[in-house]
Amino acid sequence: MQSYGNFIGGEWRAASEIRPNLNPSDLNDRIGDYAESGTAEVALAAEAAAAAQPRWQATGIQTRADILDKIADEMFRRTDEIGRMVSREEGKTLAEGIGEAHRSAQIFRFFAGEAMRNMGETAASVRPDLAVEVTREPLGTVGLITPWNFQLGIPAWKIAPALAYGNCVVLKPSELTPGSACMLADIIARSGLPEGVFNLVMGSGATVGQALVDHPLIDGISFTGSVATGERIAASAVRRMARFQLEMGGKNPLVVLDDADLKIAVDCAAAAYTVSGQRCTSSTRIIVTSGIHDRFVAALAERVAAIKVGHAFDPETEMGPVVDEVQLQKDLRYIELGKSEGGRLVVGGELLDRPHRGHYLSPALFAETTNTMRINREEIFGPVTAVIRAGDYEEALALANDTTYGLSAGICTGSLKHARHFVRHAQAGMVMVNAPTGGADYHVPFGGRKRSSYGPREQGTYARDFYTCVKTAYIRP
Ligand code: TXE
Repeated sequence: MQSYGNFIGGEWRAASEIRPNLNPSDLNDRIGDYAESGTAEVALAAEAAAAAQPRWQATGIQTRADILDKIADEMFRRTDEIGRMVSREEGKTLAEGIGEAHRSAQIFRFFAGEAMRNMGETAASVRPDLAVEVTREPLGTVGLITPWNFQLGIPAWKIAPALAYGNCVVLKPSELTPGSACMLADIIARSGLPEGVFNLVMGSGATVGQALVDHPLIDGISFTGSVATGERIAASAVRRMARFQLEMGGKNPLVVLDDADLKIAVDCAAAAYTVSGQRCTSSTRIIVTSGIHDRFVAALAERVAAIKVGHAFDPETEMGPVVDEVQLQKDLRYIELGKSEGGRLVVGGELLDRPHRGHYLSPALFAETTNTMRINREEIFGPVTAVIRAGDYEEALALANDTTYGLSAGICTGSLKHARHFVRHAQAGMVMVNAPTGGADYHVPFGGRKRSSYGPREQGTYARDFYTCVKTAYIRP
């Protein structure tokens, strides 16, 4: 069994403790043993990053761009192999895993270009003998804490801008998906990046994650994960005035109006089961007006019942297993809760036997639910969605906004008037018209409102706001 240590200061270092990583599609497949680190390893990584910071910051933009391009090149070349690892340890289908590997490569390519476009501004001063210059400098050393559901894509969209704008990095991936992080670290290690600029420390959130958040040499924390952890990180980071950015959960509404194209609406709703429903942008509350309600529920139930659940590597598979036993039990508890709250389980929600022992659950669809039920208020993070009936557009909009979350919101309608109104009035960071609530582009801002996000947006040119500090200079010639 291969054992993987941490990548610190330009070298792989064996860890004293290890944690085995199992394939959720086949629990007999032990993927590897990965470092289970302590606070000492975090300190070493933070020190390595801080020591590398002055030199990396002074490195020219062409060199930074070339290194990011080189990372992208290798990722594009090895998309199938990387995607296989992504699917093997997370359980998403091979198509989803390879798609994520390809997207991650695109992100590195994009930020290679952005390194060259970090423009400043000049302004006249109110004092005529002075000139004003507004420039962006690197934030410094950043701690990146990432979840298991997009275990390659999320690190990519944090690491690439961090490096592009001259920051040094310590990555703490989810303990459920260290394999993809090691593969990415290995590619980054070969890119010509000076030692210490990128570091990887694996281990638990409570020990490694918390130590990273608390370390005085870490200038900023970018986190994606649950709201509860995000709150803890925010409180810790504020205590020492470190900059932080949080991307957290969602309870994303998809509104389906009477005049919607039924096929498009069903396609959009069924997209909630991609990655086994384990995506923060999935539409888990489907709010449907009365005129189309029954036809829509029947068509969606038929579609959901036909989803083929199986091993992530099986080409027939449309939905893989859920990520682990903890998540599986959480999904099952919510399915029972939904029934006991009075929701009608239309289809799915059952454990499935497959030739390989894994965390297989049939996709679940509830109908006749209300927005006050816990299944419609709390993030489940599994293949479970619920339909809520609404009288008209106004009621549907009010229900869509009646949530503590605000990541993504969608509407299916043929009415330009309602679509435009929804775009303006949905309380969400991202709004989709006749398109699934999940599935964001990489060159435009990603993020939400309310309890879904905190701090500047990620991705695209907006990523610069987190990874740089603005400096205003007044110059008398
Ligand atoms: O999340 P955590 P988990 C939600 C989803 C899921 C639930 C639990 O509802 O069922 O969270 O998943 C690190 N200081 N989402 O347990 O704990 C942790 O090691 C610093 C939604 O995986 O938030 C991991 O690297 N770091 C979300 C990362 O934080 C800490 C995606 C996320 O783990 C830490 C993932 C601490 N004290 C989960 N404790 C989305 N919406 O995209 C943990 N971590």
